[in-house]
Amino acid sequence: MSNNSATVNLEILSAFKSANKNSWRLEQIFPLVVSYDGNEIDLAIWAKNNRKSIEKTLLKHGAILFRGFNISSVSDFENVVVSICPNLFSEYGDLPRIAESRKIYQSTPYPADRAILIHNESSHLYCFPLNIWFCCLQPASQGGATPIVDCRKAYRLINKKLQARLIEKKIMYVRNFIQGLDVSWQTFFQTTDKSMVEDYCRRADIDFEWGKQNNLTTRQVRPAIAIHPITNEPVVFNQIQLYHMAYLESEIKESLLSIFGEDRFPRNVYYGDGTPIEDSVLEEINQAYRESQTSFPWEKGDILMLDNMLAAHGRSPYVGKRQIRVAMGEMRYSKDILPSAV
Ligand SMILES: O=C(O)CCC(=O)C(=O)O
Ligand SMILES: [Fe+2]
Repeated sequence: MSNNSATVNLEILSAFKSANKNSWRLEQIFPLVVSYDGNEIDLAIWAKNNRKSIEKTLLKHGAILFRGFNISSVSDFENVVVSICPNLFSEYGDLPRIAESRKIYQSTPYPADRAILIHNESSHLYCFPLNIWFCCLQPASQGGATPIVDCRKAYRLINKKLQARLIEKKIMYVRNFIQGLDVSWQTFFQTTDKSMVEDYCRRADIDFEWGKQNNLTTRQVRPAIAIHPITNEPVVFNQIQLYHMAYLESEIKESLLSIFGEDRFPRNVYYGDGTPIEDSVLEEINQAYRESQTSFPWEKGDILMLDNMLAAHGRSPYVGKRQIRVAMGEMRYSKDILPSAV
């Protein structure tokens, strides 16, 4: 991360006049790093008293990293997050649950030697969290950063013609739930009752089709570019890198293609009208992400708070035992952030 402390928003510091300011430091602009090396401040209590200031700062920076606050358990993490956002989202089907809490998840259990590419959480769904928090209980021994992308900057780096095309066409996520591969539909929808899945899909604006052997195909048209509901700024907001088959390792892609064909490929993404997204477009999006991305090494007890529309995230490959917990809140509807809806 480059050091940009001169341009840091200092409002967050002025919010706690009574605290010992010498123990606090602010660095960087993305993420804004709020670090503390004293013992008096309980981050949960401080965050509760300064909630408005945190919210405002998040809208400016897109990402805040809280470091040095003695966070060592799921309940420490939950207390901090709940003090900022009392209504956490507890119905997420894509992340594993943990025993200690109904509202805190384990981060995506993807193989450690692979990267999780850049995405805005749930941007392919009907409803998504505007805020997402990650807490590091145990950093990896090597690698394992959570890279973040400045989505306002990534939008500006995409050429105007492509911006207009993505806004007009949107994108279509196709998911084939195949028994024994990836998350099953039963796990994802938290039911074994097909009629409940169908009800959910109708309510969530998802087309569904049951196939042979209890398989299910879902299709959903969502934004690739969206308008932030509070700042009104355009941002990239999608999961193209997670869903498009081009991002799979070529061996895996070829073997899945030979088993299932493109029609029953486990996940893929097209333009909203079902036409393929060109390789040159994927390359331009990759380039925009590369140029607006940063990452930092996790330290034990770190909490990273993201505005999920202003900052996208991924995960670098790692070695060792890594424990990252996740919380989500401030749910919004996809239809309300479409450029045409504002
Ligand atoms: O493990 C991480 O750092 C983040 C993985 C991820 O994208 C998630 O769990 O939402
Ligand atoms: Fe994620």
